[in-house]
Amino acid sequence: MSDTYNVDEIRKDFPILERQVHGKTLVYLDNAATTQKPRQVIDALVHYYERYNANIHRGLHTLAEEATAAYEGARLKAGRLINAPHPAEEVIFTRNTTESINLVSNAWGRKYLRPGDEIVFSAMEHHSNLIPWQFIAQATGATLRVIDIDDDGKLSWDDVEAKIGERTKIVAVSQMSNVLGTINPIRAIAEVAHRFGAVVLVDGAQSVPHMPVDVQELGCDFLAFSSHKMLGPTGVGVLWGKREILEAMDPYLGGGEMIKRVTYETSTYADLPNKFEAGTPNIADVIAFGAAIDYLEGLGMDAVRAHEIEITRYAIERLSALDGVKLYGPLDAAEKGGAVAFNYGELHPHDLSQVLDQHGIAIRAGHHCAQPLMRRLDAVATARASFYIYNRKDEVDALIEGIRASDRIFGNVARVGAG
Ligand code: C6P
Repeated sequence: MSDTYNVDEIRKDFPILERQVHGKTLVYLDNAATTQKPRQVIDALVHYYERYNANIHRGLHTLAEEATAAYEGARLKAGRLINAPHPAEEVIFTRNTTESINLVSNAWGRKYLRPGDEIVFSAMEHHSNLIPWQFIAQATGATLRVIDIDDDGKLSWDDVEAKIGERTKIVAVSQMSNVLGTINPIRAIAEVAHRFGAVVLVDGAQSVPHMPVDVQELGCDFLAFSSHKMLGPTGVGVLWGKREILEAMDPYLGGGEMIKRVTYETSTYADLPNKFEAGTPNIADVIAFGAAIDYLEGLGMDAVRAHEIEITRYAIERLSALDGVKLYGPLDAAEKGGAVAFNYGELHPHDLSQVLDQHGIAIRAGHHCAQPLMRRLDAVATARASFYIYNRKDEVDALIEGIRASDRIFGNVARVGAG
């Protein structure tokens, strides 16, 4: 980890981390669901509403010009973060990762998919990268194919090669699993897909916040991610797409801002990116998302990743040493992101989560919007601790103590069936 990375200093920027929950200082380990926000992001929101709140792209007054410049500035920041070749055109703001994927499944899928075509995704997809493809398969007659995982929670490479073929039109795969933490080999998958002329959509909801992501290096065609999982506000997502592919697609939503000329009968559409941003966008939150990107770039995405490997490695070590804990996904922290899914004996993860909450510790418990993956893992649900830039090892220690404390309530039940 870099010498300049100082977790205690970082924590001072996050007012919520001082909060008490049930009389204990908050230990926030639910970062894969959403992250906390630094003062800089909160200030950017307040500053916008106090100083230059205006609609963008339309007005010719000072406030409108300032708001437009800040909004478009955030687009360039988002593009720079992922090394987009043409950020001013290729970065589309949506509401979240889910909407970004729905945009592609509708605007790209309706235009290009035919009966018999195949849509390929993986066994570890979040519902957001699964249900939109089910919809579009039903609408177009395309069929769905699923790349399986190995027992250690990694994609089966044999199955990548078996499932992607002549009929494949799109491969939609997450770069980092929100349950297993697995980091998928996107570049290699894209090479296989492109050999067959298929396009590749990457669900970057978990990867972009946690590691350097470069769309040119990945060789993908689309990348979707969410502001709220990377220090920014809720209500902002990004869809990045290759310019020529976005240009060839029809619009997704119709309305103001996305048109050139309109008659009662028909319309022509605006150039990128406006073609895909109908209506007044989420101006304030996009601008504050720009502040979140500044914050992450100030730390450096390499340092963010290095910190996360260190804390994840420590968490895996401590959890594995606990009698009765079953971990899911790769066990080498260098091969995975900072989401650690586990079960504790027979104890239902909801019960565990409630005990932990009494100790001020926030984790997620349930199916994590990945029901088919849960079935594949033969688990009804799991607990999940997930880390970010401000987490410390003593918070992992608190988690372990909290898990032990569940023994005092549930007794031996926690270890029935362990092993
Ligand atoms: N996962 C989690 O707790 P939205 O909600 O659109 O911002 O992100 C959806 C999404 C898509 N793909 C992956 C891999 C994700 O992890 C998520 C969101 C959260 O795991 C909330 S369910």
